[in-house]
Amino acid sequence: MFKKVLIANRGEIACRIIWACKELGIKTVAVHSEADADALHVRFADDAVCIGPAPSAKSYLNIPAVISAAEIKNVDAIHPGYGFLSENAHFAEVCKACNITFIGPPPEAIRTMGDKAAAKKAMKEAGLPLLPGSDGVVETEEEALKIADEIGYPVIIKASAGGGGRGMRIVRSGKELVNAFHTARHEAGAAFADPSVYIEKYLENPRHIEFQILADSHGNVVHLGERECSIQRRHQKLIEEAPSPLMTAEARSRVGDLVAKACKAIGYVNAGTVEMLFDNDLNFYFMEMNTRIQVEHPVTELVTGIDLVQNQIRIAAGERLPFTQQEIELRGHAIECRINAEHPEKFTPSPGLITALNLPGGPGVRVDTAIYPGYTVPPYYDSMIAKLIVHAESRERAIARMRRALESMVVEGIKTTIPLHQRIIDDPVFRSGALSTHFMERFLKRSDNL
Ligand code: MV4
Repeated sequence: MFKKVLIANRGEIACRIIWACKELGIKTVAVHSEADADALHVRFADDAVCIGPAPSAKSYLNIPAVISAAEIKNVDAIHPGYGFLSENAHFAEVCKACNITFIGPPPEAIRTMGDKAAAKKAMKEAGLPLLPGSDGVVETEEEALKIADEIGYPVIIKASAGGGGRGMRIVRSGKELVNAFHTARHEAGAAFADPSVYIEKYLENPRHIEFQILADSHGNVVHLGERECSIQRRHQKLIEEAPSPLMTAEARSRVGDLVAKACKAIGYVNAGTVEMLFDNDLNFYFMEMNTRIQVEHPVTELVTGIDLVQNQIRIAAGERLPFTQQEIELRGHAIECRINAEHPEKFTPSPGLITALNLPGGPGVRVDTAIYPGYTVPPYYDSMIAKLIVHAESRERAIARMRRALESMVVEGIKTTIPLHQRIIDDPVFRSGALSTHFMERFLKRSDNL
């Protein structure tokens, strides 16, 4: 096992990784920007290195600075968390070249999955179903028209280098297509330095459901069930839950086994998430694979009792998975609310000094956060300040638990999205479990009318 790990991240996920390291008896090294000298992950780590000024491009994304810190502190491995360098294949390669273990998948897997058109090809060959669409990248408007005509409108044009909803365009008719195709290519070129786009049939009312997998370096792959992530706004998830209210035990086992088999076929190693769209008849289609630990991983941890971050570290150290698929059992229901430092109606950032804080606790309540009373939320980074996660025997009881946990969560001095979550938790459509990716726009319209 590793003796010392560097955490190339900040905020709650850096603290989460430190918790896992401590339980495994591993020393930790934090890195931080000049703006994060007072951050909690710096205090909790055994050692810390300042790697640059506040902007992430000069600190948390600065590969030479992160690698230098790792070399100076003589660490065995780097955990990248999510965001920042976590899905940077080049960074994973640099780690390898420096004899530092990257706690994540092999660079080739990151690279393939980072190219969304290539990811679809790989997963199709590995046995996952796709929506009708182009076979890879579409180069010309003639080709685009031909494919759209074949699969029928509406279609969606997506940037190969995009992902997570960035660089998408819905096209409802042939007369919009040529324009949309060129605009999409132009925007992709500007945003991602790669104009490649592909085309798919557009699903009107899908659910975003993702399967968690763990794969060791000895060829063992398991799935840990699914998360329902349909409650999002502008492609930022707000609430996630496990299991999905849509899923049956039969469908979970069938789809989960297919996903695990596909990940084994592509030689995937470490934790990964296979994102799918589902319709209400349980038809499903592969969308993207995320090659990192995800923000919403705690809901899977609570229903499986499996520590995903510890398993990432053990896998990276060459250990075998400590359980088989048969030994993984789901228990109860978990829900996560992402609490942001934002105005709860305008969604504008609200950084600043936290003057008072009460975090909820009690049975079945988990809070992943790096804030504390007297902490100043800096304006430079993501606005998520806490994840409130609950676990109970049923979805209904988990909702009741979330309701009371939100009630006793107090963050003074800044605005937060706690009141928004309270309204969603009390919403009859949310309670019914009839979710889709259009939930939030419809919810906001409904509550506007009140
Ligand atoms: C789609 C889709 C419908 N049809 N693809 C968004 C995140 C990215 N991983 C995939 N996404 C979608 N892909 C097809 N073929 C719907 C979404 C989608 C979405 C689209 C428009 C507005 C909000 C959305 C929220 C979640 C998913």
